[in-house]
Order: sequence, then C-alpha cells, then structure tokens
Amino acid sequence: MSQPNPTNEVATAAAAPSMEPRILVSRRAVLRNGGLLVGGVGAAAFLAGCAQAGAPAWAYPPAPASPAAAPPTPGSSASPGQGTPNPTAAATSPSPSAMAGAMPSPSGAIGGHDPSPPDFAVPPPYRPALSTPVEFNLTSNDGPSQTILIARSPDKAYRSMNFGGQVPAPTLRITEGDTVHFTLTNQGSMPHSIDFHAAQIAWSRAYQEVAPGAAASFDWTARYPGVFMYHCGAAPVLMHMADGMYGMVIVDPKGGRPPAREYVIVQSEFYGAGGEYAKMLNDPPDFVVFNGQSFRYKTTPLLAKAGELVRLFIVNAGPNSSSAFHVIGGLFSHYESDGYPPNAQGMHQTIQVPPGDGALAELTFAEPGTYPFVTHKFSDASKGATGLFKVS
Ligand SMILES: [Cu+2]
Repeated sequence: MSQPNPTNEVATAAAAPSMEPRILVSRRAVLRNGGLLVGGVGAAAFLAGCAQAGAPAWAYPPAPASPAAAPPTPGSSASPGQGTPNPTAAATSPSPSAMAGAMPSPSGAIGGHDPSPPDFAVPPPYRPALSTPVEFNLTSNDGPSQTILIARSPDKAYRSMNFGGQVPAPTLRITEGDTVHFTLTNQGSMPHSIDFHAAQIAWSRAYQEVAPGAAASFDWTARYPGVFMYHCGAAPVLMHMADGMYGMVIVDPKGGRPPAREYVIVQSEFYGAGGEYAKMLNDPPDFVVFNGQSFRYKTTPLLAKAGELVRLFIVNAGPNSSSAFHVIGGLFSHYESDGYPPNAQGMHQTIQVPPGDGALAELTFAEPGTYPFVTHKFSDASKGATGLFKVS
C-alpha cells in the first residue's frame, strides 16, 4: 500500500498513487448491509428520516440520466420548500435532485440538469440529538452524464463531478453529539474521497481516495456545533472542488436555536466548461454562484416576511475566492463565525467567509420589498453571486 500523500493538493490525478484505505469494503457488501439501492439506483432515493422512529438514514444516489423524467421547474409553485421554514416535507420526500433527470435547456441547444434541487436553500429541520448513529450515504459521480446547467440566458453547461448527483451536494443537518455513520460509494470513473470539516478524524484513515466501483465507511461524532464544509479531497483537490464536489454540514447546538425562517447559501465558482485545471489554477472564475447556478435567486427570490427572524447558514466552497456576504437594505443582527455559538457577535454589515469556512448570520427585514444579496466582491457578484429576498 502506498503511503498517503500529504501534498496531494498539487499532485495530478494521473500521478497520484492508488490508495486503498483499510476501511474499504465492497460496494456489494455496502448495498446488502445497508439495504440501500435495492432495485437500482433509482429506487434508493432520499431515505430521510427524521422520522419518528430510529435514526435518520439519508442516501443520495446520482440523478438518473433519463430525459423522460420530468424535473420540477426551479422556483415554481411546486417547489416544496422555498419560502417555507423547516418544511417537514423536505425531509420525508424524495429529494427533487434524486428525481430530476437530464434537463433540456429552454433553447434546447445545451443539455444538463439543474445543479441542485429547487428547494435546496431550505435546510432539513432541527431535531434533538440521537442515541443511535445517523446514516449518511453519498455517491460520487463524474463524466459526461454529470453535465449541469450553471447559468441561463445564455445557457452554460458544465461537466461536473458531484456527490449525490447535485451541486452543491446535499446538506447534512445533525445535532451536537450525534454520531454519523458515513458511506461513500464511488460510482465515478476516477478516485474520489470525502473530507468533513465537522469531524475530528485521521485524514490518513478516513479521507483517503476510494477507487471507482468501491465504497468506504467510517463513523464520526459531531463534537462542535457549527456550519461546516465537506468536500472531495482526491487529487488534484482543486479540480474536484471546482468541479462541484462540496456541500454543507449543519451541526445544531443541543437544544436548537430560536425559531426562524432558515436558508442555506453555498457560494462557489466555476471555471471554463469543467475539468480545466489550468484555468482553475491561473484564471479568475467565469461564474460565481449561490447554490449552484448563476443569478439563481434573481429569478426565483428567497421569500421572507417583514419582522420575522431570518437565519442564513453560509458556506463558501470557493475554491479560490473569499465571500463578502451582504444583504442590500439589511443588517445582520447576529453573527457567528463558523456558526459556533460562543463566537456570537452583534451587528455586522458584511460577513466574511473565506474558502472552506462557514458562518451563521441572522437578520430581520424592516419592511416589505425586495432586498438583493451579494458577495460584496462585486466582480464575483457580477458573475452570478447575486440573489434577491422578496419580503412580504
Ligand atoms: Cu472527487
């Protein structure tokens, strides 16, 4: 077995040694033991389960490539969660991303499915800590079938790498003290891995590359509440992150937080058409986005009501740009760097989130109207990291 390569950030995928961690198990065994993916990938949708009995088990397969599947229209009234705080439906129904297939663009010229489901911004609800492990299962995916639509008018297709068939990857919400039993099933054509910033675990044991067709499992315990990034760390890690392999873990403090309308915002960048490592290394991004698509919430604003508390969980996946998150016409009344309650501070006008970090910010809109949100690094805001709150 090769020694783990601590400098894999700069290694090339071709040059990286094949590392097979001892935690590797066969994919067949995972499927059998986990009871997942029975009947094919399409049957293993989002097994959510903040349900009443037992620990939740979340499995995220890739989006099926069948163009026959009618995807939900982004921002349509059918969107189950947008504008609704903590909808139970979001945790008990199949994820729209799991149902959405390849989505023809409006012009028909460029294919690619929407990168993340229409209700992505609404996180799963809080629940108390559990005495049994939380099952969290992700697939890793790459290749031509993983083409996503990262911009509209004009359409821009991007050949992604992803977890669970979507970009950003699904949000895992757990509670301080929970243990997560995680399984990564690599359905891609190259090695992938996982890195949970919320975990304290040996990189050399848990975060090693998983070969195509293989699976790996490990447990970790959430000892700190916070808002955390997770991502693929396979070499070259810059490419795996820039191509879409990142998501958010929310670890709630025991007892939860005051009621609020909650949204998830993941900022990230896209370079070229996917897989263009030199551009990622040397060039400014072509698109900077919130939740996977340029100007996504300009056409389908996030909803709120004047006077109610709005809580934002923010992760900047980068991989290269810092975020200066700002709401035009609003001030944050409460801010926690890393989403860690002891880091709480009062009024902030702009939230600084470096690549790889998270934050929690709360605000209350003073009156009905439209309030843009941006990264105040305006070269990035102009490339897509601009959205709207529509306040009634
Ligand atoms: Cu990867």
